[in-house]
Amino acid sequence: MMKVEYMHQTAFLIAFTIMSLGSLAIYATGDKSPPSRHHTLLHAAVPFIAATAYLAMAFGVGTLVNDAGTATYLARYADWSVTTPILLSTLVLTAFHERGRTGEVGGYLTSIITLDVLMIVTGLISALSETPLAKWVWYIWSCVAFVGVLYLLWVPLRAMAVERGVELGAAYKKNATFLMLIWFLYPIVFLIGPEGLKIITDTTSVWAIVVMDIVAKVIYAFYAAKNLDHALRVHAER
Ligand code: RET
Repeated sequence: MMKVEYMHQTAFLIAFTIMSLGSLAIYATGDKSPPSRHHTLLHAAVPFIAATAYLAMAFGVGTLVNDAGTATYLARYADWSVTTPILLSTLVLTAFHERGRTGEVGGYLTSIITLDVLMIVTGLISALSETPLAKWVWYIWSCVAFVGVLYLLWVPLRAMAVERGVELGAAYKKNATFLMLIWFLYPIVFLIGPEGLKIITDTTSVWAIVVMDIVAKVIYAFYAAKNLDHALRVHAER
């Protein structure tokens, strides 16, 4: 276990607290009747997993420091490799609402989760790479997988959601837009952070990612639930 810098520990403990309370709040206020039930449970699970990861980071568990003094937080990648598939699966489930084509849902889920996990794992390899060539090859590899995720979200899955009706299509598009905008910040912070060009310090990058994680997990859960609940209500009234 390593000693965790004071400023970082504060950030990690604040994130732990907000994620834990956020998870409880999402569960407490969420619709627990079908078909919204699984969305509420999935969205509550995301910050719960993140809280676990931030507690590990606060204790310095899984924090690797290389010879140049750059830290890589393994707990962060462990968190992302589980939470980003959950976030994407709620959008896939929205696109397939009441379709009953389980084979196809499975196909899309597997494809988007494979690309997404590939994006996170190759991002970690890039962070751990010691030579610039290896670092940038893996970074680009990760970005290519990210483009694959965005393609699936914006082309076939969006078409599927729109086919289900105007309201469901609109909710899907709002949620996918919010998700895409906040997700875009991660490769940018990585690029300018200590893992990449070192334009911003480790402390700035840690705080930036804490804020982004809270928006992508907790704020997004409330926003997505609001849009989806509205669409499902209108859909059911038909
Ligand atoms: C990395 C590394 C390099 C290239 C790319 C990346 C993308 C990361 C993303 C992370 C999203 C995380 C979320 C977590 C919260 O739930 C791995 C930074 C493309 C998109 C949303």
